[in-house]
Amino acid sequence: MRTCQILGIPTQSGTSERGCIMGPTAFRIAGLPEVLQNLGWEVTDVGDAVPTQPPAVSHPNPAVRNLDAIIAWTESVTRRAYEMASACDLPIFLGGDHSMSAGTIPGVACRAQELGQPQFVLWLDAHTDLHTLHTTTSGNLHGTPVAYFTGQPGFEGFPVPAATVDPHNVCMMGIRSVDQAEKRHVAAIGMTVFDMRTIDEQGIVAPLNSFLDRVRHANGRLHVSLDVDFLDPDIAPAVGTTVAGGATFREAHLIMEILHDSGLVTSLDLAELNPFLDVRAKTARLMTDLAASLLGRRVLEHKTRTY
Ligand code: B3U
Ligand code: MN
Ligand code: MN
Repeated sequence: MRTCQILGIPTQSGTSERGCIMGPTAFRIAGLPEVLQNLGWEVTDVGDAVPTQPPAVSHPNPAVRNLDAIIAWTESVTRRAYEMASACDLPIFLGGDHSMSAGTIPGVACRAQELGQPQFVLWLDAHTDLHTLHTTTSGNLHGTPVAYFTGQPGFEGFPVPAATVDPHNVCMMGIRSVDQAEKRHVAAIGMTVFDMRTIDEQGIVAPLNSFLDRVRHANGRLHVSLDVDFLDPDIAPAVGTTVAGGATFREAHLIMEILHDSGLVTSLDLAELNPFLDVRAKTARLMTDLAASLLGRRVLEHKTRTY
């Protein structure tokens, strides 16, 4: 039986909107572990991560918020993610704000390095989260994990990432809110970015398959990081940074189904769920359903498709 471990990462220090701390609890109440068990996975809930002792740090950019706490979470989550990637087929990380990925991705990338395989990342988000400690103006460090795990400079006080991901191995989809400094950075480091305009023009199937082909040919491992704000706010209101014009219910499920059929996904973040902002748990339920589509739920059992 395929094995999956689930870790809660109840952090909200990376955002100014409080409530993400309740994210892991909402996923558990929505029944995520049981849903995956019913799909035939052997599921172990390994509990919640606990941050290390926050270091005494300061930064010349006065906007930066909760640097000490984010460093502490990054250290502990990196270690937990590495252990989980070594112990099971598919670690799932329940956020918590997106600063969680400063730990999850270096952790799983460290395991990929050990296995001699390249690490790829599919980043599903309205935002590129590509600030450094120097460029952020909001000071919310959930806007920085991509720069950190791709090894960009500008993270004084942080641990050196356990392993970094080559920016050429990062693909973003759904992007529709990018700050000036991030735009310069995107152009400079060579990630693939399928913004919302591209999706409107081409749909999601061709862009996604072009990326999956690259992962397959490189015999890579694939981490998927799903931010709630990738989705349209009408169907997923439970996030502090809603951006209009997000992915539809059908686009999001189709992405998950294609990812499942590819057989390439080796780890997953479910990030930014803020249950305090939800409407009758509909976002928690949708995110749980999307995880189910990724882990093998299908509408008709006998239909198989090749992409
Ligand atoms: N780029 C903005 C907004 C933002 C980034 N990530 C989220 N929001 N979730 C910032 O604050 O860095
Ligand atoms: Mn994000
Ligand atoms: Mn976002």
